[in-house]
Amino acid sequence: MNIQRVILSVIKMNLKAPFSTALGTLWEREGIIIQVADENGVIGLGEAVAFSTPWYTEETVKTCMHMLKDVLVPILLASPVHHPSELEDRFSAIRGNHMAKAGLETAVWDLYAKNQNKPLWEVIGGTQMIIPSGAVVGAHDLDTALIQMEAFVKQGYKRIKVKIKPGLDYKLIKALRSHYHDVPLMADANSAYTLKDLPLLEALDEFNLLMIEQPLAVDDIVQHRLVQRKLNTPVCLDESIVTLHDAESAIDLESCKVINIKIGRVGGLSNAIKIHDLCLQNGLEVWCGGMIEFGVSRAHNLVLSSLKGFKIPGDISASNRYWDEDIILPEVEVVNGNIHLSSKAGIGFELNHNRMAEVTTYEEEIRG
Ligand code: OSB
Ligand code: MG
Repeated sequence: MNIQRVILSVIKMNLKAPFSTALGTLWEREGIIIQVADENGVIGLGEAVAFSTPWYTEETVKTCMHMLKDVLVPILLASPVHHPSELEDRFSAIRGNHMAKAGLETAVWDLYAKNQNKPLWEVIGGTQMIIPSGAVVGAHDLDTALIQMEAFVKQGYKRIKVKIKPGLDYKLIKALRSHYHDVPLMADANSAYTLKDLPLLEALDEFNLLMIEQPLAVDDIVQHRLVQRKLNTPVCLDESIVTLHDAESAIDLESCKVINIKIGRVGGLSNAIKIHDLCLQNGLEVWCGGMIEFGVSRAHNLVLSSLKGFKIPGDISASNRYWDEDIILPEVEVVNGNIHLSSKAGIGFELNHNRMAEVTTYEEEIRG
């Protein structure tokens, strides 16, 4: 591939409703849509999923723009790429900045698959074309949480996730469970607990949750082992797993039974596939995490979820979960709780240029 141009578009949209986690409330979402173009004008699409502020990881839209513009795009444009798997190595001189790297790397994967005239899910060896879909309740008060859960169950979502924190855990789950005995339900703590709170987590064992996601600190793998030993409920790690080495450590220590894989958090599709393969070999379950993303990242999440280890419905909801109108065509739709993969080349979605024009706040083109 001879990549000649990269277009970085910062976009901004209001969420349909505010989204609350243990770490705060989000009202609007900024993101970066990345287009890489080859000498024939074929375009690959990627999305950097960092937020406007560094509440989930250290990266932000601004740090990603800097890293892309001043560091990663110049590395990409410096010489031809034969296969997207080469990029991990090329970017390895640069520490961290996983979301910036992943945004660019996934765009190159899309371009590569388009050049092969094959769907990207097929290129990475995916086998599942029907992806079960889960939705996340983004409210911390009981009434709103119940209303959201009811709507998601009605829309057919196959697994519901709810955000918890100390003081809003037992009560919240009990209320949801009393209305929905059998719906697959799980909780995400976004690191709101410490080992001192172990009794609060143990109390949740009675609700038959699929798993509890990231109870302890973002940089912890060791103490999660103690939580997993105390709980019957499987522990799932999200923020703690940033590299393949982190996944190896969590497996060796038995710190979790499940890993939430996010392409952005782990630095790209290549590394996400490696973590999937490692978990599969070691009997851990995996599912695909969400970032309240726009359609391009949603499409890449669907590609990843085609791999055979992805059995649990991920945080991959329809475009209309968060957006009045998404920036891709067609939009991602959930039918009977499933999303069907496209057999079109690449990620199978195109940019909706009219919508992009409405929501773009800054755009820059870099030429090789
Ligand atoms: O912890 O999984 C998380 C969204 C933004 C940042 C972190 C997380 C989330 C979610 C997924 O819970 C929400 C979604 O994309 O539907
Ligand atoms: Mg999480």
